[in-house]
Amino acid sequence: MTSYFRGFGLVMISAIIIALSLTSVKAGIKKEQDNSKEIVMKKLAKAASDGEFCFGHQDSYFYGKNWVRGEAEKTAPWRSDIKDVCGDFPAVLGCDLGGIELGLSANLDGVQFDLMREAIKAHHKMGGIVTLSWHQRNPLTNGTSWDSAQDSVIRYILPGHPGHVKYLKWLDKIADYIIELKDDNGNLIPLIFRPYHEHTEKWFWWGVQDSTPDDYKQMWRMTYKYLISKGLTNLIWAYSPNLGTDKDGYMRNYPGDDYVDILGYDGYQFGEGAARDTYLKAIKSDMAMLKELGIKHNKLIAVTETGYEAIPDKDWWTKTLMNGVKGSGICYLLVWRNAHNQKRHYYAPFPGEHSAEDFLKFYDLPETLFLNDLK
Ligand code: BMA
Repeated sequence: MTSYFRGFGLVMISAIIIALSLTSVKAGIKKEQDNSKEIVMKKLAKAASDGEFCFGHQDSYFYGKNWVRGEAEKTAPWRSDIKDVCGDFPAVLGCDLGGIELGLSANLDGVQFDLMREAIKAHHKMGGIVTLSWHQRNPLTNGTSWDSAQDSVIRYILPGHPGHVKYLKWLDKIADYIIELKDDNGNLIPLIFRPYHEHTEKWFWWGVQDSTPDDYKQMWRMTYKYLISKGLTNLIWAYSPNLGTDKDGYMRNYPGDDYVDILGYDGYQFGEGAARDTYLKAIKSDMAMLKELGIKHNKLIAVTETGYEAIPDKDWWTKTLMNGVKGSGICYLLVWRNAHNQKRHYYAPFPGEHSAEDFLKFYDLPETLFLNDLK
């Protein structure tokens, strides 16, 4: 996790860094626009060009395997299972906005949006990077994101369709929240925004069963343009299909280079026995594909979600995950949450957990960046 230059910067990454510099110069001439989005993009590009990647964990500051941050801990120092294991926080904090569209005070996993705001500000102040997913309700039925039985929800929210105005109000709720995420100087905090993820599968209402690729692209562009029109120039847009598609499948719903900053993908390990080989084969071939697409589209690449629920393999960090992503050129990866109220729903180690020792080796690898490396 120590940051040092390894001297094999990819041409692609250098091009991204130069392009980012030009963008911020251009923006600076046009108006005194905050360039913190570019600063974070450069940080990520630098990591990738150095052969390093930022380690991320979903909901890290809000709860862990055997604890929840409650009212009583309001002013207590931040805690995280990752910190409890290795003494450092993740470089990337993952948060989910699901529920904000209804004006709820807590998200679908019980995280208070006020607490999330504080954590995002604190993490950014410490030099960390934040990513937001959005498991929003089904706008047609008001069911969950997983209410995917209908086949026209995307069309329902597009301009000219009955749910459009309702959906714009949902986007207003997102905008109202994000616009308040400012640093001490009043600048918007840059955020990796990752809506409509895993759409290549059928489990979410925005999934592959729902509509044509054109509908999905329209929904994405509509979201992008609307949030920009609300002043959210701080968003770094990540596109993240699920593992296991070929290049055509990956790009089928791609909204276009103008609407995406990071090409990601979500992919988990499942099962036992040959599970490691299956996951490794999939992640390696998908990483090769992503690298190619990243070069072609001049985009950063990332593993936007991964993990192995309850980590059945005690050497998973160094023998599987690292093996899968080594040399891939990703700028970050994020493992999913450690639910405090479910026995086996955890993806990161905690003190006493059997992969914690291997995680320390993973932490010590020169390629892995944690919060201290970004300071
Ligand atoms: C899923 C699970 C659910 C959770 C959802 C959104 O992968 O962790 O328990 O509600 O993500 O965070």
